[in-house]
Amino acid sequence: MSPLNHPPGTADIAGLKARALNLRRLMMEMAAGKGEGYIAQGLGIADCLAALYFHEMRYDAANPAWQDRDRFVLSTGHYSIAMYAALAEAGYFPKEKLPDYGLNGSRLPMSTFDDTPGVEMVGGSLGHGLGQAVGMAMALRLDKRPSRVFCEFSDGELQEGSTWEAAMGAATFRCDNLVALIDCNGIQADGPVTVAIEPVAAKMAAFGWDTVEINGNDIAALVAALEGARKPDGRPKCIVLRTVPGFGVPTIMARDRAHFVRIAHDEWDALREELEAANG
Ligand SMILES: Cc1ncc(C[n+]2csc(CCOP(=O)(O)OP(=O)(O)O)c2C)c(N)n1
Ligand SMILES: [Mg+2]
Repeated sequence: MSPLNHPPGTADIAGLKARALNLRRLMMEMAAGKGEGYIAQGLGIADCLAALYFHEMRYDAANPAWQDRDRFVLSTGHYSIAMYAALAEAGYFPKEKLPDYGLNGSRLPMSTFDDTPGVEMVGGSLGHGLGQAVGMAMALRLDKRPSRVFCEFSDGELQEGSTWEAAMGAATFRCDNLVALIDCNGIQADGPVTVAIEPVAAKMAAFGWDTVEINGNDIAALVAALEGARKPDGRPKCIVLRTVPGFGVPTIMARDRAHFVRIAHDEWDALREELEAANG
């Protein structure tokens, strides 16, 4: 079992930064192998996943079905590249499996499937993660389990009514074992977010959520916000993450269109060097 859920103030920030860099390395390897992928989102959310999997969450990688585990619900199934890197780094399956990402018949499909060890939800159709997470949080409470549910969803999904129905439900049903992590990366598919969604944090607070807004690429801020979200005070918790697509690889950060990145096979090595230089 992971020795996680550290007492407040005991985070190894340097160690978590090293984990985040490892996750980025693994993702770059996966994307380079295929020559394409949702690498920009993966690089953007890497710090959050490092803080979750290597500081905040309780789980047993050797026993993915352990009933008292915390649940991580990835609502944006297309961010699978990031989740697979985190799961491999956490020991759910060998890193040698990662090159299977996106191949026909692979257990690491480009959009998540719950057949993969450690994956809680079938992804792909957006707007359903928060609703499922609320249901999980309520069920876990009814079963008197200590587990918490962490649900990532995106700024694009804030344009779907189902997300707001679930947000109302979580507050109504006092799901204080639920933490929403909203990845506000500023993009959705073809460009910037189109329908006005701001102010996200004020809206979630108005819906009854205990809400903070942070730089989602700042490990220390992530750890502090996650520790702050442990309060069993009857309110669901929300952390609005401002992330940068492609974070850590300047050429990808600079792209106008970063939703789905396709890069010639002979250019990936230079990008991987950028990642090392940026973190050197
Ligand atoms: C219900 C649904 N509608 C449309 C799509 C097609 N789609 C795939 S990714 C995406 C963009 C959604 O916004 P966001 O999650 O913020 O995207 P990103 O930040 O990854 O660009 C869309 C519209 C989908 N997968 N599901
Ligand atoms: Mg987005």
